[in-house]
Amino acid sequence: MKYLAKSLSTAFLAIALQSAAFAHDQTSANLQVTDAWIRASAPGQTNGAGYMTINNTSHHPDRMISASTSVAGRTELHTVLTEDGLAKMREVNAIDIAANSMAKFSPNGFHVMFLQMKQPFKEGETIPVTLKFEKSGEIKVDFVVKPTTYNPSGQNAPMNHDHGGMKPN
Ligand SMILES: [Cu+2]
Repeated sequence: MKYLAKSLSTAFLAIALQSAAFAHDQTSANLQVTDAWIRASAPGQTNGAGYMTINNTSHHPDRMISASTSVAGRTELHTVLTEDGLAKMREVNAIDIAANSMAKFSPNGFHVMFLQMKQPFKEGETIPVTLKFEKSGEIKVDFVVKPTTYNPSGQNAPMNHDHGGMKPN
């Protein structure tokens, strides 16, 4: 808990410094978020996954520690692991963003999970999401809603989207 409190205070300081200059800019001094997208929801669907590319142009690693949006009851950071031959989603506490590198979130890896969605995500809309990083603080990102069948090349969605038995690490 001590560690969490420290991360949060760092984040708050960064927010105060950045919010005026970078509101909705999808960047901080060191991180640039591009190609943020989420699939349109199918009828009755109440959860969805968001993907993006994060470019860290600094010599320091950073970590995504949370994501939040007003359009979902809960937002988690997830990865996809293969267990017994099945691809399953698992919650993670943080996602490492290495120094001088490009982190690509995708349907077969890291993603932001939106749970208890308060409304369907409709193609063409944008979903405002606030991402929180350990060093860079908050970055506001608009996720573009793509067609339900959208699948960038080489990014196959896992067949098993079962959230049952999922535990935080
Ligand atoms: Cu997930």
